[in-house]
Amino acid sequence: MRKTTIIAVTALALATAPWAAVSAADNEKQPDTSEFHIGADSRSDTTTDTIDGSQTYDRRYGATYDGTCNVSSYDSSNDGVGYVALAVHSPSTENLVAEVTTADFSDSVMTLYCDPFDPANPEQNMMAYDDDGGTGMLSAFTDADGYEIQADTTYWLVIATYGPGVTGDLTVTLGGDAVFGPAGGGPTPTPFAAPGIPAATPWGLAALMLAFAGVALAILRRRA
Ligand SMILES: [Ca+2]
Repeated sequence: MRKTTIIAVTALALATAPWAAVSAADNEKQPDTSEFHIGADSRSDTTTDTIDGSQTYDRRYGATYDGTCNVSSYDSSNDGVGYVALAVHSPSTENLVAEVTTADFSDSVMTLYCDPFDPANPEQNMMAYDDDGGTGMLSAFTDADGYEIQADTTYWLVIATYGPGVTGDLTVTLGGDAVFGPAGGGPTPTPFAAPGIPAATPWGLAALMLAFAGVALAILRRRA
């Protein structure tokens, strides 16, 4: 009876998510088994950008794709990594095909987010992740990965260096029908739009009350 209890408790401890996250975090770098490259005849759009270290975030890794905008992932020990966030969309519902190339650094990671991407909360809206699916240790999403994006919907491709303190120019190429920019055209939005209305502060409220008092005083003086 006691032995059964011990086995049950041990099994429960092994199955819980925090335990699994710790063991996976110790093994973030998986064997590089893919050297995918988008051929010139199947490129739908391409852009260049620079990871210059002006924007960084504490990145995630290892998303388990399930088609939703909130997949489970792990907190990487690689914090403060430089990144660029690129809006993408497609006129077709299709598997996203994308590839990172660069001569400036050897190891990238690429994460797909539903709109919006918030670098302060990188676990939110996460959809898919790749480390070394492209050439060498560069990143790619392939058709075989099956990371489906919906037609006319804005997504964010976040490309980061594997570790912090690395900068460089990069090229991102899309396949299928996907193109860079938000769905529906228009200006490219910021990845995470902060609320436009500032929060009320005590000093702001005091100034507003003084302004009201001033108007009331002026009306009273005019009537007198
Ligand atoms: Ca990589």
